[in-house]
Amino acid sequence: MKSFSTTFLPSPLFEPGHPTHGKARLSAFPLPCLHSSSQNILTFPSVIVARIVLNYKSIPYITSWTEYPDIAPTLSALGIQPNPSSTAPWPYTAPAIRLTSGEHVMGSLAIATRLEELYPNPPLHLDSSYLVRVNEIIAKVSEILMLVHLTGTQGLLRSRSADYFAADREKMLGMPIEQYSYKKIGRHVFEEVAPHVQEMAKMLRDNESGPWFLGENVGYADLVVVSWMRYWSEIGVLKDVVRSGSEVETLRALYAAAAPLLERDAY
Ligand SMILES: N[C@@H](CCC(=O)N[C@@H](CS)C(=O)NCC(=O)O)C(=O)O
Repeated sequence: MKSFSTTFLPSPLFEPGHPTHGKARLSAFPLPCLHSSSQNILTFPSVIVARIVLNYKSIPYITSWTEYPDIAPTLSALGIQPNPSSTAPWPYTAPAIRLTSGEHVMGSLAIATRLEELYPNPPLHLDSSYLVRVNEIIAKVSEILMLVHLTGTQGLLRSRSADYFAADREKMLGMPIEQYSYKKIGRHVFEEVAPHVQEMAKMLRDNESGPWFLGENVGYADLVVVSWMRYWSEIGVLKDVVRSGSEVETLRALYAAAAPLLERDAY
């Protein structure tokens, strides 16, 4: 178990007067992620994907790191409007960014959409039908793996965040994570996710010209899958989730192709 973790909030601040210039200087604010004993590590997939979008578009930015219990106070102090209760269990969530204009954006898809407007190239293909299908599959996988995700994330956090996380998720589950975990023992979750992972790999093979869903063109759908793979790797279950037959090769090729986008993850 890693002894350290924290949420982080990177917020890009675009240099005034050059809002669409690819080399605009960014300064930082909130998004969540975790720490290892030696460095910050991106944790939750929505945080990872926001970071990958910044890297993919070569947008300079600064990251600031925040522990879980500080996410809401930090973001509300910035004047960010809370999430509608219908869309998230928490009023304030990482990732969030701040632009040099002073505008704040919270939520990974909202961030991607705004950055796509400001920095259209290279494009994210946010209107691709693959994105809809990927989100559907991820929702199913995520539900099946909820316990794995809860315990995996918990294991990465340092004590202040871990205490918050345990108390908050206990409220959500109606019981402590450990008790929930005990109830679920015996469920073969990795076997249950296999058909969904296979479906995703099959979709990736639709376009044989490249490792991405759109063949040679990277899209946000790819970045979403890669962020989940990175998260599964971080919590030590990537080999359990992506484990059989041809899906291993297909998804490994996607992950390998995305490696340069994952390089900057700790500052
Ligand atoms: N739909 C949001 C979800 C983000 C999200 O769930 N973030 C979690 C990270 S674990 C969070 O900040 N939770 C706040 C909390 O636990 O208080 C997005 O894609 O950005």
